[in-house]
Amino acid sequence: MSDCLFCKIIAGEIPSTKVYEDEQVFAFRDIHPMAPTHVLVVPRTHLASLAEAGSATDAVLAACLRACAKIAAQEGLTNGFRVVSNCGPDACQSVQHLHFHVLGGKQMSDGMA
Ligand code: DGP
Repeated sequence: MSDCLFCKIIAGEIPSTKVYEDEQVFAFRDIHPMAPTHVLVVPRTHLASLAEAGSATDAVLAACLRACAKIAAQEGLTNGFRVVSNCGPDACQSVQHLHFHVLGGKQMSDGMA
């Protein structure tokens, strides 16, 4: 999508700090980190959010989750990590390209919402 921020980051049109990439996935550091490690995992194919998962291939969805685990290991998050995907206005999704936040490196609160 030509007007999508994360599509532009994937294409290298907007700079980012890359952490991981493979055929299906691109991952980079969040510009406003909420934890010592805060990485965004995004599929290369544009999907607005997890609500559109039915339109994505199993391979793409699986690659996103595998990438989260690989990044957590790469970042040394041996004591645990959290994966979040905000979906829609109630969840405060601000970028309309499916992404998974990988957060870790500190003790997080036990509140989910
Ligand atoms: P969400 O609120 O779940 O849609 O998360 C979007 C995240 O994207 C938010 O944590 C900030 C991050 N973000 C927004 N613009 C940029 C950018 O230009 N570069 C990077 N690296 N992250 C961005």
